[in-house]
Amino acid sequence: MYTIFITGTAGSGKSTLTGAFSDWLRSQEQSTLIVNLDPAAISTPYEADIDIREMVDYERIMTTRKLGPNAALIASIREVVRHVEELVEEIDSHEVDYVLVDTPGQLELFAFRKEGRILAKSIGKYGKKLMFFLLDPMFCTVTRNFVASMFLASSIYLTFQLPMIQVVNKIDAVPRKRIENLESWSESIDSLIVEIENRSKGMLMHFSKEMAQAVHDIVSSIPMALVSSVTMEGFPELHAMITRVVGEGEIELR
Ligand SMILES: Nc1nc2c(ncn2[C@@H]2O[C@H](COP(=O)(O)OP(=O)(O)OP(=O)(O)O)[C@@H](O)[C@H]2O)c(=O)[nH]1
Ligand SMILES: [Mg+2]
Repeated sequence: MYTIFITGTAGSGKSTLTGAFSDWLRSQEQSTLIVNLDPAAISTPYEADIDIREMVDYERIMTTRKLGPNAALIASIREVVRHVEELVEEIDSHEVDYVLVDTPGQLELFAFRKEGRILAKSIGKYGKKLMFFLLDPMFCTVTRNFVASMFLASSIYLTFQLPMIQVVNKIDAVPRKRIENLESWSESIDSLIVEIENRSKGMLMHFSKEMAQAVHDIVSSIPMALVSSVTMEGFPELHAMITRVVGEGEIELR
């Protein structure tokens, strides 16, 4: 069994990918379980099998405790962590090939708070675990945003210490050339540096180069998959990558 935590910046397509990848896996006769960990999701593009919105009422927390939207999110996740054994028991009661865990829109809530680490540690204890970090090409095909994404990816990688795949989603929505640029920046620090030099100047150029050089070694060890959650392009390659990053041979698709 694989447990995949689907993380990424707000709006990068975590929920859409969760639903679409589950549909694709099922079409390949792999069983899946979808877990929604976003307490504030108003609707999801999939039918969650396990949903923390049934454990915690984000809106009620916001009104009764007079909290703002982000403080209410933190309080909601804390509440979930208080009942983490129940959640884990429910997940473990299903025997499936893949558990797909959709994480909250606010990346820092899951990635940079101890509640996220507790959840990632507790869920999927007995199988193999990994993490998807979604990149939105609408955002990260701009060089300085790409460097910021590298920083985020490496910091999440170091925090969770789980095998990770950087998943560039929405490739259907941007010109192929921009996706090719992304690929070449991730493969070669030299091409990224040249691009930074061409696209920026002064302090911005200087710091972007320093940042890129600082994290490039970490990020270049995290494989990158190119997918569209709308057309499902790239899903077979992403699937093959899962088995590779968790250090096992290829699983033959039935
Ligand atoms: N063209 C295209 N649009 C996509 C793709 N994946 C997601 N989207 C769109 O991107 C928007 C955000 O998608 P979500 O799945 O809600 O993203 P999210 O990361 O779960 O968002 P939050 O949980 O709010 O942070 C929606 O309008 C999706 O339809 C894709 O592969 N291609
Ligand atoms: Mg979402």
